[in-house]
Amino acid sequence: MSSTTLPVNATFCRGFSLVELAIVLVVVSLLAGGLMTTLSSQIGLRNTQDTRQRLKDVHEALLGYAATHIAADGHPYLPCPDTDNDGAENRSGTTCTTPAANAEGTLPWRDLGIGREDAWGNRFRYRVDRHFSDSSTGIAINTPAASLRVCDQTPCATFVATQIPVVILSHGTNGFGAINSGGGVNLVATSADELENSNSNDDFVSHTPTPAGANEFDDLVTWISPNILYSRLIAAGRLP
Ligand SMILES: [Ca+2]
Ligand SMILES: [Ca+2]
Repeated sequence: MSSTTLPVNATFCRGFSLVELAIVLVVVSLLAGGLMTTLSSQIGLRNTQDTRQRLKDVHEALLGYAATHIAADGHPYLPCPDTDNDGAENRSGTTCTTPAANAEGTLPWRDLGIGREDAWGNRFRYRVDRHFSDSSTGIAINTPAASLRVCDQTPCATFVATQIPVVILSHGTNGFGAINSGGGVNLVATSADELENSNSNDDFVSHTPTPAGANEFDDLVTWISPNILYSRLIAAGRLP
């Protein structure tokens, strides 16, 4: 009679039980979900930073435009908005639209020699005070105060900035209210604060982002202070 003796250092191999496999799958899915969330938030952050940088470039381009364009009276002026999606300003005679109105459209990116879209592929909205975009009577020290305003919420009661000649904004991650890269109009905004930024009047809203819901807000609103504009034009020798 013989007997089988296993080696002392024998290794026992066996597969996962169903319970162990389930636990592994749960852990892997949790890790994958976490990675996806992290990746998504990183992309969102990068797009926001990228768009903020593009808006800074837009400011510089607008200040450069004003310093290099001479109205009939010898004074500088700002471009009109683009209203037919070709990137060139839409000017009728010496004013943007009717002489009594401030004009709004998309950024005249071609005239500024700058990118036309934010990081989400939507065009920048651009509004300019009529006294600062007149190519007959340009910007002077005694130009009437501009009438664009930025508030912390709608309706406008607490002001972030007033007497602004130019507002430029990105409609943010959701892109509601923007003109897209194809020239089409995106979905209408759902919150009052985002609607205020697409209703083509002198008031705009700027505050920190709020998540999707009744008060969703992700717009990036920027403007050029009249004092910065005057300072640059004086430094460039274009004023007084
Ligand atoms: Ca938005
Ligand atoms: Ca508005």
